[in-house]
Amino acid sequence: MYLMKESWRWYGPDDPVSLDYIRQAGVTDIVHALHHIPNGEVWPVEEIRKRQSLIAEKGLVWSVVESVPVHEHIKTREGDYIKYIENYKQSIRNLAECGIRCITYNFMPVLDWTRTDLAYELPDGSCALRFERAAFLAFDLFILKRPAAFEEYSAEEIEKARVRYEKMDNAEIELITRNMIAGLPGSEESFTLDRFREALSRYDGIDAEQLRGNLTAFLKEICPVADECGTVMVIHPDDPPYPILGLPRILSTAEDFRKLVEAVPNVSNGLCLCTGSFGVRPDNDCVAMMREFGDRVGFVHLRSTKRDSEGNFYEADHLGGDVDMYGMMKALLEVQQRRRISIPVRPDHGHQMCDDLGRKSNPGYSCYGRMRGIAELRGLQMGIAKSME
Ligand code: DNO
Repeated sequence: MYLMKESWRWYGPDDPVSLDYIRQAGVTDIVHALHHIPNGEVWPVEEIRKRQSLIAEKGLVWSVVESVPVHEHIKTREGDYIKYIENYKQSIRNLAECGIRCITYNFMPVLDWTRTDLAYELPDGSCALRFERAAFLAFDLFILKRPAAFEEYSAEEIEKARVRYEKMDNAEIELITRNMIAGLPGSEESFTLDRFREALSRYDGIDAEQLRGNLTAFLKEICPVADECGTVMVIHPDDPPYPILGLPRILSTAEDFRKLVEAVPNVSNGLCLCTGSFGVRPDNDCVAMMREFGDRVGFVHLRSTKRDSEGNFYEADHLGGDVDMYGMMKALLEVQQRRRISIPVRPDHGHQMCDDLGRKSNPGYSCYGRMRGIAELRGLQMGIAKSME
């Protein structure tokens, strides 16, 4: 039986969750990136090998890269984008030379994933990441003061945001600003408010179709190289899966990925099926996506979000929330049997709980919450797998 390749994201030697701990989570594979290499530069073979041996010394295997970041100039096709695309190709080749053939990336303008609250207390005392729509709008309208924002939201929403903003004290304003623009783990970019406004303005005049064209052009360049290396390039969906701050977003639905495959049918054009990101939209059916795109799914993030009717969501337990995790696991097992492979899967965004409360950790990436997540998923998998024998 082909089971999921259990993996875990490790941020490097400074990650408070050490490789020794990760081994105790029972996983076999590591998801990692060379965070010290600036965006756009080539990842040298010797740097990749150094990390690989640190990981191998603990009996683990670095099998997935998350992420080789796509330089902003590639997304907007300006400045030195040709050089950055060439560098990207070289990083693909160098990683393949070291035996690493699954690369995650995203094409979200300016910001990677976004949350307003990194310590939302749940009834049991553990803390989750949360996206609160009124707080987000308050940031956009009254802190960032983005002029176009007043035309994009309804009068009712603007009023709600105003009330929310008026309730914020300076500490909360500072905190939400930091959460929005200082860069969540893995995003590799951080801004001041002025630099952030500047970064947003580079997308003036770039709509979704233009951005999609830029992504297609990028893939047409890199996928032939990836094909040759036997590498799969897995795109991570937008998080949250809709346009924010006036920026276009183009990988939020099944239809978005369909369009991408139509435009670039190369086998290396793959998907990182993140159930937590896609699952925020009620019109996204993650199980159906696993069935439809099974052949292109190279990596899976399993987590579940819980949304409400006001557009807020928080990270629920891995087996709770809005995602049908049973259906997801069953579809994943079926895809793996059909393809006769094990697909790397990692638990995503665990809660801060037990001894991790009060300890410094990367938001969403503390130890115990993800341990709980992978343990629950592993049990779910065993139950379904046995019933399929
Ligand atoms: C958040 C992560 C994302 C993801 C990138 C992939 O927790 O899932 O930061 O790594 O979007 O490029």
